[in-house]
Amino acid sequence: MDVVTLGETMVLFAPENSGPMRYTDRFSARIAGAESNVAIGLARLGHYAGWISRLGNDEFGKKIRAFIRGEGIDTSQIILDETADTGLFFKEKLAPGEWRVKYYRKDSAASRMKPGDVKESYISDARFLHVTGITPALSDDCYETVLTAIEYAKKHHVKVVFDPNLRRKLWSEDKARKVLIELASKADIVLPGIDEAEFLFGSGSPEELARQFHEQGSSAVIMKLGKKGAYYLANDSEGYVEGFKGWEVVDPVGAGDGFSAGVLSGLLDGLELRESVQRGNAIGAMVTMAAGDVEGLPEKDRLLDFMHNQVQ
Ligand code: CKP
Ligand code: MG
Repeated sequence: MDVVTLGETMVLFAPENSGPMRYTDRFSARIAGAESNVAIGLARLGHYAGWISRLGNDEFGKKIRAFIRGEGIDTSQIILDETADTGLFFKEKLAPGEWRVKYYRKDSAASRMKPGDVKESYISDARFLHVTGITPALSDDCYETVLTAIEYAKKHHVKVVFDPNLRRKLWSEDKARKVLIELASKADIVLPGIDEAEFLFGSGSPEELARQFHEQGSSAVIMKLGKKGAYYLANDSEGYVEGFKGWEVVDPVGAGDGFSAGVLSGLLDGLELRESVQRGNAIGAMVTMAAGDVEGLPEKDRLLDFMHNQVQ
């Protein structure tokens, strides 16, 4: 496996029209979850990805498993939980550029993940372990599960990639700050958004904030700056990588995961960090051009075409 990731994936209900959902009677049902979004992004580019999770043993759980399997992800580590439901969420478009997310995931099957769900040999065979700050927010057991996966990765020199993915609706700010800093300090590569970095360390320039992560222990920090692109800081290199320009944002959710998939895919292909970040910028942009969290993730030829033809 190139990348192993673990986390919660839900059925995403998206109203067909914009405005408050109470006036909507038609929804599309898609599949979304930060970690499986990354796995799907990688698989579309030809990499091997595995996803560890729990789903309810219900229709939605089976829908998610079938979808993820259909994308070519290894689903052998999914547990269908008899005692809890698959999580759901709704994504309302209130006005152009204004989105609101409502989760129905409390006590979901994924929130019952346990350290014993993670097999050491499954992690030790991977090149990267990808985790996000959503999973530890789901339950104490999920937090322990993430720690266990990281411990196995470190033991076997598998690189740990961490996206803070702050979700204020899932936990208190104090707890989020403490745990996200703890996990970032254990990771080899951290991929925060600038707003998440400011939440963790207070306001500052991308350089200053990246240095804070560096001092906490992460060897490479890649900070997402939205349409402006990204800033990266590693032991031997640093710099800004400009974002791609000239396209309409249809749906911004999932862009960060596309960015992670792009960076990881570049590193797996042996690119320099700077070129990998450029790939991250490109996929982040492409994800926002399509409705849904994974629909815009490109295959290799489309990605290369986009990068070749777009102005940076
Ligand atoms: O930070 P992103 O917009 O890339 O993340 C989006 C995902 O897992 C989305 O698919 C949703 O399911 C979630 O983040 C979440 O739990 O909020
Ligand atoms: Mg994100």
